[in-house]
Amino acid sequence: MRKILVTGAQGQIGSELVPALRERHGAGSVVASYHRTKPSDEDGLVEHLDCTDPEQLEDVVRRHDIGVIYHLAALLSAVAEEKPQAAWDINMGSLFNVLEVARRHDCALFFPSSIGAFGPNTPKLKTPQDTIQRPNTMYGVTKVSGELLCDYYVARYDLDARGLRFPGLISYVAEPGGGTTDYAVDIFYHAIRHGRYTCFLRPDTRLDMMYMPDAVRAAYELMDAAPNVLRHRNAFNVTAMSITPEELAASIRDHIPDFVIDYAVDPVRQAIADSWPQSMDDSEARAQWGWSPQFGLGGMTADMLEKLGRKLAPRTEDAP
Ligand code: AKB
Repeated sequence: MRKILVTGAQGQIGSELVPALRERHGAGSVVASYHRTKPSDEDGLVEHLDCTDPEQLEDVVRRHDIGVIYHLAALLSAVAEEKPQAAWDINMGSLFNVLEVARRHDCALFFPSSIGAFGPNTPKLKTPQDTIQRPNTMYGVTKVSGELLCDYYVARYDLDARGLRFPGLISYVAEPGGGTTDYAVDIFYHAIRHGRYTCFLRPDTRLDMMYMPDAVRAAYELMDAAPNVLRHRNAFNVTAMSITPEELAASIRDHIPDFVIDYAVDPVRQAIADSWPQSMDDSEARAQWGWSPQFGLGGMTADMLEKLGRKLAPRTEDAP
């Protein structure tokens, strides 16, 4: 079997997708590539790779006989707004190189798009699969351009490129790195460590979210779907819950009754959040390839608090 390459394997999605793919296909079938931080596990195949360098990419794909690429390496929304030129170079430059190497080596490709691919004049409620996409952030511009570029390669070169529009992702494994929806992860660390959290978004900011186990499953289930059932390719709306900071805080209070939230709004991230949908319609993903989330707000909160609580608990050898 040809191998699977996961770029950005040390990021939020990659940290959980790589073990899931290794579990499904065997450790020797998945190559995890990193750019800055070397993965700690030495068990699987690991490569240092800068995806903006086409020669490095070509070398890894050829040496490992790669047949599927999950291209996760990218800058997230808040960082991309701080460094728009770097965001264009990294997000679009790497995607173009990945598409080209996939075309030459006949690889299938997974591309993660985002709720960021929508903009202020997109319908905010039940945001349809096919609708207005005029984002006003550099992150969103790279996501829409990425969706279009992937669909171009599907139509022009018959490349098997598929993608999801992920909502904010909540995970206890990797800490988030520069997203607008990061509050929904940070809040759990602060709830467990300090019993309080200062949120950078307004209490009523409603956004789609998803627990990482659902996100990881969505990615490989889409890639597993038979091509003839897919009427769309890049990218499918997928969501699991549509929540506000005050609703998430209330759900945490079901487990930590004294938990306190207050607010110090960051105007940059608030403006980004205000430009995004409040709840996506993911009925096309459900109908075309059977998407169905397993975690809602209550289930996700309970699991996050349990797993993160265990991860943050002092180890016995650290005890005085
Ligand atoms: C971000 O906030 O940038 C990401 C996303 C919604 O794409 N989590």
